[in-house]
Amino acid sequence: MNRKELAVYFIMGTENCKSEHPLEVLKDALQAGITFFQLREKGKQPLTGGELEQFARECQSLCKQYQVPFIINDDVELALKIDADGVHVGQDDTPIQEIREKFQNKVIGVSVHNEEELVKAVQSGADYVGIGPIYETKSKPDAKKPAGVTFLRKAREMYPNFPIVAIGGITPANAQKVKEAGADGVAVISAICESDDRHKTVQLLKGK
Ligand code: 3NM
Repeated sequence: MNRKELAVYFIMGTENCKSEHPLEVLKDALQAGITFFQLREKGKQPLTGGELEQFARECQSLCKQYQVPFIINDDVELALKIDADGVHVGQDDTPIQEIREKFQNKVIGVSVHNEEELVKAVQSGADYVGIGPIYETKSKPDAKKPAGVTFLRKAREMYPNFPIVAIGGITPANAQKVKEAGADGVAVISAICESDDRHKTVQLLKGK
């Protein structure tokens, strides 16, 4: 994959959108210039089954209009069913080699938190890794302790050309520091969901 695609990686599920319709939030974010989108449907009352599929298809269709890759969190079967551009998985999800068998030409992203997980993800054929949480996040109740940029810097030293996106508590105020530490881009939920000027937020996250 092209590392530039990770520049502003927006993640969203219905629970992240409190006062606006999720599809309106996504459309606004796409218009503002996000470069990647992940549907991550979690929380107390997530959409499931047919409702989730319908919502995913609507997100996918919007992303297609803006030529932005559309990735699904965890749900390999749904990603296959609707022909998403890829999946993002954590450490407890399906092993990468198993996913790759069904995902020859699709993107597989993996969350990693230490050197061992990083090396394993790269060697198993991940297309990119997500490193986090860099800072405190309120969007993932079971997130690990914030690690700052130390591991991110190390990851970039180990793999100078591998696509890396940083996640967790990233805002326009700290995005530059994260990129200087080696991230190709920043993955955010709240910075974009809760922004009252998404165009400005995306430009700032891009470093413009
Ligand atoms: N994964 P916000 S942190 C989905 O560390 C997710 O792997 C994380 O949300 C990880 O931009 C996180 O609002 C939440 O902090 C990111």
